[in-house]
Parts: sequence; structure tokens; C-alpha cells
Amino acid sequence: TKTIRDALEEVIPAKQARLKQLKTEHGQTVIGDIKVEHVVGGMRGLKAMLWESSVLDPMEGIRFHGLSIPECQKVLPAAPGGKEIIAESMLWLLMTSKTPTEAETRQLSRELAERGELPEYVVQLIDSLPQSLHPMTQLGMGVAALNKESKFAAAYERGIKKTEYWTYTLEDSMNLLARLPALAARIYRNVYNPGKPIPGVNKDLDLVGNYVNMLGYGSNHDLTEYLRLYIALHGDHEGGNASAHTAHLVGSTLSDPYLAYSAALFALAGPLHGLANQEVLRWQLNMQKEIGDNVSHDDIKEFLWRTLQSGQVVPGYGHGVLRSPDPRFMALQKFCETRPELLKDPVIQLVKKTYDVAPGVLKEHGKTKNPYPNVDAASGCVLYHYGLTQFKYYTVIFGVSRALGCLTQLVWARALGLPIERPKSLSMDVIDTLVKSP
Ligand code: AMX
Repeated sequence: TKTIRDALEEVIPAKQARLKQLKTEHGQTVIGDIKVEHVVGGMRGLKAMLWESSVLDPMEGIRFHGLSIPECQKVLPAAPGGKEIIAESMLWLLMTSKTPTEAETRQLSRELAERGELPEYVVQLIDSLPQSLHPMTQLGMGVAALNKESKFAAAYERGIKKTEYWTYTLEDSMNLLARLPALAARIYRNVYNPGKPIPGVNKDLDLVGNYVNMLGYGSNHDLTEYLRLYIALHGDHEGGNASAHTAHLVGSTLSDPYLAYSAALFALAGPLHGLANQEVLRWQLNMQKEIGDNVSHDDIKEFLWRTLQSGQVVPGYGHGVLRSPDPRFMALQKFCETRPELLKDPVIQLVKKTYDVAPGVLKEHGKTKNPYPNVDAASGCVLYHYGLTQFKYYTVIFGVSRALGCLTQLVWARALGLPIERPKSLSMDVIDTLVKSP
């Protein structure tokens, strides 16, 4: 059976040739304008970055190498005994642009499991951190510390050719992906269940199967399936979002994948980005506390207006690119619809009812360009239902997932020889001069 490395090796030459052709034939072709609003508006909409593994359409949402979420759900292999996409089949698709076979997926699961134990010094580091340190800070620190093991950094120090960069980047990426579950599970154990034994990595389980097992929920098949789907869906969301862009920027300095991904995690830890999923649940539970369970749509509307009038954002709604309901939100809702016990859960019902009215309220409020839910509006309530109630931990799960896309890009950035990122900044004086005589 082909390994992911074999599969990558097969597709790299054609992509390298394609990029070379693009550069020589179209290096000077104009594909967009730069306006002052881009410079002062967070570069929203500016087409300025190469990212192969996924493309986000404002209306349709994400496609992974051209495949929509429902298409991925049809073609990507699940775990034995499961139905949902798993991290390995998504990783294979992102890395190679090909759909893996069942055998390739199983082999990748085994390869990751074999690399999955944490080095002792990282265990000690994590165990030494205060219990009250935010789980995301701990995750970022643990990932950064793993760079002691970096094959890329060691090879670079030895002196390697540019054409070899990607192979060491891949090696680091595989080790990092493999170790994220043990790292993230250790953080969960230390913060919420100190002293509880953590099972070792089971070589026969998939990455998320192992993660859930180490979190202490291995006997819950539905939660395992939910997290498989969640982690596959959060894996990649094109390149411009803050975490992906950070990984790409930091990686472009030839900083190793551990350092690059650690930086990405600290971008993910912001409330406008990944931390939104913790914020959503906190907000929905406040809503429940204030207005109760069996509430009318009007009660929710009122609560929404109170949030907006106090100057806060409605967490889980709006998006930098999307202009329609996020298909990841829809896929997670669908997961609930097939399980009657989830539909009966008061918090899940509240999330659904909020979705019925929030777009209308946000449209009337008139500020956000996208009044629809993003993935975070739905992701936390199901975890909460299954007993994973510590919502400060939720972004860590997102962080385990987003490595799929960020690390894929790092491998490709090195395979394609992409340069250090260095956009031009302007002062207001310079902008003034430019607008007077463009
Ligand atoms: N509630 C209230 N106001 C909102 C809003 C929301 N959910 N979303 C956007 N707005 C406001 C903005 O704050 C901005 O107000 P301002 O003019 O006073 O600064 C105005 O609407 C225009 O913003 P925008 O162009 O529509 O959005 P953006 O691209 O600047 O920001 C995002 C996108 C996601 C940060 C924003 O929609 C937001 O803050 N949403 C809530 C937090 C959230 O759910 N984040 C998760 C995003 C997905 C993810 O990364 N995991």
C-alpha cells in the first residue's frame, strides 16, 4: 500500500511545473486591484496568497481540492465501524489532492499512531504548568517545545538542498499531527481531571479515536464520531484566515513546522477566530440562564438585541469571507438531526432556535456583512451534550484539527519553493501621496 509520502512524491513534479509555467507566462498578469480599503481594512478580499488545499466560495462555502463537504462525506473513508470522515482521509486529500483508498487510510492511521507518544520532556513541561493557564496557551507552548525534535531544523543546520526541504517538513508535520492528541489530552487531564490515568496510544485506532480515548470518552461512540467529523471539517478553510495565514507566514521564514504551527495556535486563540466556539457556548448558556429553556423566538430576539446593544458581537455569526450559512454548521446540524437524543437537548434546541432568528436580527442591526452562522455556532453544544462541558477547552480541539490544513500548506510551500512572505506596508502619509497621484 502506498504511503502518504509516496502519494505526495507522485504529485509534486506536476505542481512544480505548473507553478513555474504560471510564473513565466503570467507573472505580470493583473488579477485584481488594491484599494485603500484593503490596506486599512484587514486586507479583506485581497487576492494575495497561494493556498492549494482548499478554496472558500462566499456563497457555497469550503471545497477541499474541489470537493464540497457532502461530496467528501461520500468519498472519504471512515473509521472501521464508523460513518463520519476521519482526520486521516481528510489529510490525505488535502496533501495529495487524491481520495485515499480504505487501505491507504488505515495505513496512515497506523503510521500516525506509531509516532503518537509524547517525548518525556514535553510531558514534564505540560505537567509543570499552572492548572489555571488557558488550555490554548498550554497547547501552543507544548507544540513550540516539540521543536527540539525538529528534523527540518536539524537538517537545515547540517546543510541541505532546497529541493529536500519538503521531505523534512513532511516528517515534522507527521510527527506533530501524530502527537497532538496525546498533548491535547494531557492538557485536558491536567486542567480538569488531575491525576486521572491516561491510556497509551492504541496502534489499531485512528487519530481521533485515540484522542477521544485519551480524553477519557473512548466508550462514547457517538462523541467519537462527532469529533471525527468536527476535526475533519475544521481541518482547512483556505489560507487567509488568521491561523492559517500565521502558520504560512512564520513557516515562510523556514522556521520549522512546530514553531510555525505554535504561532498559528495563538492566532486561533483570539475570540474573533477560534476562541469563538468557547464564546458561543458561554453566550448560549447565559441566554439559557436568563430566559430559560422553553423560550419563544421573540425571547431570543430580545436577548440578541441586548447583546448587540451592549456593544458585543453575537458569537458564531458573521464571517470574513462567507456570505451564506456555513456548510460546516449545516453538516454539524445534520449530525444532530439523525440523533433524536441530541434533538431533545435544551442547549441544542436553543442553538437551533437562535439560528431561526439571529440572521433576521443581524440584518436589521445592519452592520455585519454576513448575518448567518459560522461553524462555531453549532460545534460546542454537541460536545456539551456528550459531557465535554469544559468550554475553555473547545478551541484546543479546533487546534488539533487545523493542523491538517496548516501543515499541508507548509509541506507544499517548501515543495513549491515559495519565498519568505514580505508584503509592503504604507504609512498614512504615503497613502495620501498615492491617492493624490496614483
Ligand atoms: N455580531 C455583531 N456585529 C458583528 C458581527 C456579529 N456576529 N459580525 C460582524 N459584526 C460587525 C463588525 O464588528 C463590524 O462592526 P464595526 O463596523 O463597528 O467594526 C461590522 O459588523 C462589519 O464586519 P464584517 O465586515 O461583517 O465582519 P469582519 O470580516 O470584519 O469580521 C468576524 C468577521 C468573524 C470577525 C465577525 O463577523 C465577528 O466578530 N463574528 C463573531 C465572532 C465569531 O463568530 N468568530 C468566528 C469566525 C469563524 C472562525 O474563525 N472560527
